[in-house]
Amino acid sequence: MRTYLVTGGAGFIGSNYIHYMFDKYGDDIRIINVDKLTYAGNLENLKDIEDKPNYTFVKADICDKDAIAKIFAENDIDRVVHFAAESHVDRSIKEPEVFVQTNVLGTAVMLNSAKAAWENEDGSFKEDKRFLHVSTDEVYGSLPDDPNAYFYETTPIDPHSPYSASKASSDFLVKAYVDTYRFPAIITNCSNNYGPYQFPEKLIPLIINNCLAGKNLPVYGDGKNVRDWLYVMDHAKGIDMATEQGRFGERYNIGGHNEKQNIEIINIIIETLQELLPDSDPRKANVTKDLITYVTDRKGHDRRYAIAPDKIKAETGWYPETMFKDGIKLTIQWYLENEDWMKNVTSGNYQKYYDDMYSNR
Ligand code: NAD
Ligand code: TDX
Repeated sequence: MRTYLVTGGAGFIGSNYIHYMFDKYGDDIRIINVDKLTYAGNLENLKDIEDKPNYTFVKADICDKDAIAKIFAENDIDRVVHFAAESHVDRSIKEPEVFVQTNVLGTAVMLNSAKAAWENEDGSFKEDKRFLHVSTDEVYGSLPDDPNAYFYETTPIDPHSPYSASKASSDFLVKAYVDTYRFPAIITNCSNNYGPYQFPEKLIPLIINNCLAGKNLPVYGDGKNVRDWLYVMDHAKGIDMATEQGRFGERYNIGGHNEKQNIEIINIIIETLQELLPDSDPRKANVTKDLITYVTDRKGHDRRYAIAPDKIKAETGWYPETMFKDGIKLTIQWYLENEDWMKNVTSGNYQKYYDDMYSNR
């Protein structure tokens, strides 16, 4: 039975990935989820699988060498799938240090611990061990408003925010381990994800939450920045395919071929909520375009992201399966059916975060 060490599995993409993997492989795999449970980590995301005998949760910081070494010493790990990171660009602009700590140092600890556990005496590595580093398209910087311009794996790395600089640094560390030690690692660079369990600091769940609360919908700048949206389960599938079929030392772009301006996304959410909310729901009357509020732009705001996922398609057969119109409906439906989840994550510290982040915009 193959054993996976998943970092950051209590977060948005990690928890969807764990669900995807158990749905796909059932009891043929074991998953150990190591997560520090920062504000973004939520064990409620995994409630339905927490009692599975082939699932274990370990609360630990990936920067804690001893804790990570202990997991490797006590388990024969076959795959590391490394999600754990500070992931929000706006937070990185306010507090860059924790991004360097977790995203750079934490990745170094994960690489070094896996290397120590997997290395033979002659410097080669044990058979069939793989380290998948989950990264982002933001490492490539920003594209012009030219519909023919895309991020390829060969696009120069040119990060702008502290978040993307820390992710680019972690990508380079992975590359250094491959180049120096022939360490068995693969990198994926994915575009913006959306779907269930996403923390409402990110655009799509924030807009859904604000619509339902009748609050203003903050649009940064002119609202015409473009992101390439991918349904999170398609990302989970791509990570699994890249882990198993990817070549060591290669990076694979994963994206939805679904570019949209932020203002388009907001309008689609308003329209979809109008369609899904019953007339008897008193919130329905509040969900209108009047809530849209243009606010001060994000500092250094990247203009456009668009992924060319040709390489992963050619080498593994992966492609984005979920059409945005279907994925966004599934997502909004999920938030409507899981209002307690939203209430729990938006109580407490979230209010303070929201007031700090948006009061001066
Ligand atoms: P998230 O913020 O929802 O989850 C991050 C998880 O990591 C949380 O569970 C958190 O508790 C955990 N974590 C943070 N610091 C930790 C530490 N020091 N030790 C252990 N655990 C820690 O993030 P996400 O959106 O799920 O992103 C997951 C990964 O995917 C990140 O590496 C991110 O850079 C990458 N990514 C995200 C997107 C996106 O659109 N969200 C797109 C491309 C790539
Ligand atoms: O209130 C908002 N208003 C707004 O206009 C928020 C939160 C965002 N925006 C804009 C900024 C971006 O152009 O919406 C776009 C999407 O913003 P985010 O959801 O914060 O995502 P982004 O900055 O694009 O980064 C995301 O995609 C790549 C993830 O957070 C990263 O972890 C991932 O690597």
